[in-house]
Amino acid sequence: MIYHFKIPKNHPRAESLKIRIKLIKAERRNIVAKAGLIAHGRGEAFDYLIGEKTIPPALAATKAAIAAMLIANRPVISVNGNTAALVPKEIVKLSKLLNAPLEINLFFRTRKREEAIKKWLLKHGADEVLGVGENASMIIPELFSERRRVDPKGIYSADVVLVPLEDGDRTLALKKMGKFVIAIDLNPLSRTAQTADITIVDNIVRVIPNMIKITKRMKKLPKEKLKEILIKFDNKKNLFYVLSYMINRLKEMAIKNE
Ligand code: PTJ
Repeated sequence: MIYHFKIPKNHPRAESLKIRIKLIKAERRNIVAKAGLIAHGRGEAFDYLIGEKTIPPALAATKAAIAAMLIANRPVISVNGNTAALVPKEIVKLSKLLNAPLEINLFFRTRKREEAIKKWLLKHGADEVLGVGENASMIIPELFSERRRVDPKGIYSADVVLVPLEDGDRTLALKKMGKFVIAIDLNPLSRTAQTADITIVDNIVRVIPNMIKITKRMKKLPKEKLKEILIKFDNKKNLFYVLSYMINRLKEMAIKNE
């Protein structure tokens, strides 16, 4: 059984295998959706293309994202199954540092999963978790998936929303509501990545710890400096740098095989 499966410490893919097992266990606890396991596989493929590390444009986007969240009046962090499974402790820490509430928002929404994720986040130190059950009483217009149900105390009234691992439509719908959207998505070609105001093309397991470190540093900066960082950031250009990085890396690898 997977619970007793031991990964050899010197296995070249040990880290990646540990993450997979974390997700499988979380799926058994109703935290991760079955489709979340498939989504992770797509993420892994794109992570290969950037060398499984934080590349310079991802770091620039992460800094701009923190600037936006520090300037915001009502920043909110949206949490889905994969996020809760992969970085529970870290997402709680970031939420407290930024004073940005956590709201559960699921594509495959069931009450059982909402409760399981809430319990998991509370276990990892959260004081409050929004978006569960009747609390998700407001509707995002022009969105027809279960993601449309949001909390009036959270995403509905937020000005800046951090959306890790999205599935497409919601980013556009949130933007139509006048919100500033920050996406974390390893696929720079996804609709979410292309639509967000800031797209961080990096693995969530690296992004959230990076965000914690950057927040601690940037919290000390004056608002004017934060605004400057944000104004200088250009998402389209940044996505161009990410794709160029992937292309160049593939070219180098192709040459090695020539
Ligand atoms: O928990 P739920 O019910 O909200 O469901 C969540 C999933 C992920 C199943 C749902 O949102 C979905 O189907 O998403 P997609 O359309 O597969 O998109 C997920 C995106 O996240 C893809 O572009 C992946 O490349 C990307 N991704 C996967 N794993 C990671 C990732 N991005 C950053 N870090 C990862 N670890």
